[in-house]
Parts: sequence; C-alpha cells; structure tokens
Amino acid sequence: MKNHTSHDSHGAHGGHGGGRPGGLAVSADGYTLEVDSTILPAGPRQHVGFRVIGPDGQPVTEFVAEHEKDLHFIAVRRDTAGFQHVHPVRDEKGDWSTELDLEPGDWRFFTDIHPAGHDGTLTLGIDVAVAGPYDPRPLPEATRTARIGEYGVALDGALVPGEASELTLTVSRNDQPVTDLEPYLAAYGHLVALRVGDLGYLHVHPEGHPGDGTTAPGPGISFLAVAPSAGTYRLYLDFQHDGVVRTAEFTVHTTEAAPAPVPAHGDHHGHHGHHGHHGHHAHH
Ligand SMILES: [Cu+2]
Repeated sequence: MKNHTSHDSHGAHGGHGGGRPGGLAVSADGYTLEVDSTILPAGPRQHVGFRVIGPDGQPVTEFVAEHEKDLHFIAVRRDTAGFQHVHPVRDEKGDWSTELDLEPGDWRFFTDIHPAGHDGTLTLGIDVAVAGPYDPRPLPEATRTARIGEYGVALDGALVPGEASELTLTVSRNDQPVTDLEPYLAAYGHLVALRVGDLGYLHVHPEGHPGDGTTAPGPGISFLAVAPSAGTYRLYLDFQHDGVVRTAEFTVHTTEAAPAPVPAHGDHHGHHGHHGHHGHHAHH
C-alpha cells in the first residue's frame, strides 16, 4: 500500500497536483491565458499567438523552466483528437507564438507554466474554435497497446481514482524492445493525461530521469499519475527515437479503488462543497 500523502501534499494550490486537475480555468492565482484570436482557420501549421497576463496586468516574461522549457503548450480537439505538444517561442514583451495543425472543431489549448514568483506550476486552459465542417470522432476504445508506424507502445498499470498510480509504457519497434530511447526534454518520455468529459489536465511525474544512474533508456518508461475521479482518461505519450518525437495515445478507464479511503490522514481540507458524495452512483 502506497503512502499517497506525500503526493497529495503539494496540491494546496488550486488546479494542479493532488486530487484536482488543472487546465479547467482560463485564469488562476492571478494569471490569465489570452489568445490573439479565439477563432482560427483550419489547416496545417497555423500561426497561434498568445500571452500569459500576470497579477500586475502585464504579460509574464519570467518563468521557471520545467523539463527544460519555460512553457509547454498542449492543444487537443474537444473530442480528444488532434493532440499536439509543442514549445512556443516568446519575444521580449511576453508574446508567445507557435504553429499548430488544426482541423475544424472546438479545441482546448493548455499552457503548463511556472511563472517566476508563483509557488509552483500552473496549467491554464482556453477554448478556441477552428472554422469549418466538424466531423467529431467517437472516443477510441480502451486499449493497452498503441501503434505508431513501426512502433508499438504497451501500457501497464492501473489508474486508480484518488491515488498516485504507477503507469509503465513499454516501447518496441518491429516487435523488438527499444533500449536506446533518446532523452527528450530531460526525460525518456512525456505523458499528458486528460479527463474525458472536461479535459481536466492531470499532473503526471516521470519516475527517474536520464543520467540518474538507475533509469534505463527503455524499453519501459514509468510515471506516477493521479486520476482525480473515477472515469475515463486519455493518455498521450511523447517519446523520441532515431531523432523523431512520436505520440502514442490510449483510452483508459479507472480501476475501482479498494474500499473508499477514510480521510484520516488529514491530507485534505474536508469535503465541503462536494455535496457529501463519496464515489459515483454509476458504480452502485
Ligand atoms: Cu513540453
């Protein structure tokens, strides 16, 4: 039984870590995500401009780098298709720009940042409409393997609501284990997890990093992820091999937890505002 208290303890700030997903608000802790336009044309390599407005009303120009970058930008269509994880560039005024491949539909853009002077990381999210006829995709079925060309990625581990769950993703190429994954942003893989229904952005920690003496360059990459509730999640793994970053996608249903934990550890500030529900009536 894992002591999950330590993983919950840094969730005091709204929206990140612990039991609450980030990315559900366009503004948090005084920081606001602002895009040049909330309506964009469809097409490959569309320009996207944005900024993060700080508590002083000015664009933020100082960030603490996380995983080698000042800002991680995630774009996904509301139906969970079209996932992209990119690293925009910033000018001296605090305006960021990047390019995205955009299909028509409703999109969610996330910025994962650590503004200088803010206590920890923060994920802001904003809705953007991409013009054109929208053909929404049904949610892909839950699966334990993903295929990307010659590559296969197998998912092991259960996503247990309310607990730090260990997930291991094992990479193969032409059915042979890949043991020479390349470091990408100070890790052998980056995992983004989104809750289906509201695209809540989960906090995921890689376990170990390249050069720490214990973390092998594949075939397995391990993470700790906290699913804030029972339900369905989409996982997106970015990994680099032969100089190319590829993304493996999974749909995962949470596994029922052991008997509902009594909040005896004092790691949450009560349940006010949650209407007293423990668990979800859909599961009897
Ligand atoms: Cu990134």
